[in-house]
Amino acid sequence: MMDKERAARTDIPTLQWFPGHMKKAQRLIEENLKLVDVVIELLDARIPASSANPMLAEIIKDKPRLIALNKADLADSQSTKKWLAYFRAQGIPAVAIDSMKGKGMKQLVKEAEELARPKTEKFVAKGARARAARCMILGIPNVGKSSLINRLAGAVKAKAANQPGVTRAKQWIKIGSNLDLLDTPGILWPKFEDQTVGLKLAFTGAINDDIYDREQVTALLLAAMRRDYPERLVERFKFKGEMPTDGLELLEAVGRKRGCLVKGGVVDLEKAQNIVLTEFRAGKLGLVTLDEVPAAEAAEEEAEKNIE
Ligand SMILES: Nc1nc2c(ncn2[C@@H]2O[C@H](COP(=O)(O)OP(=O)(O)OP(=O)(O)O)[C@@H](O)[C@H]2O)c(=O)[nH]1
Ligand SMILES: [Mg+2]
Repeated sequence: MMDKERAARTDIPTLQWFPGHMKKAQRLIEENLKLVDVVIELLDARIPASSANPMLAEIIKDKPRLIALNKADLADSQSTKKWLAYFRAQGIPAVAIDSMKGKGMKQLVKEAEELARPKTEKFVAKGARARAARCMILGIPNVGKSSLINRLAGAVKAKAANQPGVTRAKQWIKIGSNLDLLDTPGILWPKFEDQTVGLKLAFTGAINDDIYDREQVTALLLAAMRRDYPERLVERFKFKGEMPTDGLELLEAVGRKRGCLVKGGVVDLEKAQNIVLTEFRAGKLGLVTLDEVPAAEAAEEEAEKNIE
């Protein structure tokens, strides 16, 4: 490919959800949904609300669902506990996992088997031979679906991509003796029409930050960190005395601290942006959760809705 062509391609945001894409993704999920007993909804533990697709319930209807908060290794563990309690209070089993290191896998498998039990037992009651519980993983791009499948499979078995146009039989991956996992996860579209949700998706790298102005995204991330986790910024960037409150000033200050200077002592903002985004996403600015659990009243309301 010509360099020019390549440049033109990378100018296009890699992730755009048009109605046509959404319909197609939804249809694929619905097709596979018929084959499984349980859905594992994979969320990013740093943004459990923003990484959720609000249409999920509508898509999966009464299919039993369990929530896995992935990348828990990058999230604030206190917040993760609160989120798990919040989901469980609504009757949704929830576990925290780290698909890179394989933490939480046993619990995840156990919960999935348990959730499928009414279905698998019904099967046996009808006189059929016992069969393994079947499940599939759903989640927005980059949340870790492939990593989780590979981790559960214990080897790199899930081929990295679902190749468009290549029809093949459904592949099941055996997870222990009682659980089968569909090797193709369902991709949910993120809901980034909402400005704050979109930003959090950009901060965490769920959506390509080129969709936004990177400078603005980084400045807003720093401002949010300054508000909620100021000590992390002090520690990481060695601020002494006053630390700016304005995001852009913070970005400049970080650039200076890290020696991202161009001629005349001007800060190379692009370099500074890369440092901040890369370090944040790698958890080097500390373990951070950007979505708060809804207030108690809201949680009760949600729980009631669930019972109705
Ligand atoms: N720190 C950390 N990183 C993770 C974890 N799970 C996945 N990742 C990283 O997140 C990125 C995305 O992971 P994938 O497994 O490719 O995500 P995906 O959901 O399959 O993404 P798409 O196929 O693009 O929809 C990769 O860089 C992984 O290394 C986790 O539990 N912790
Ligand atoms: Mg994948």
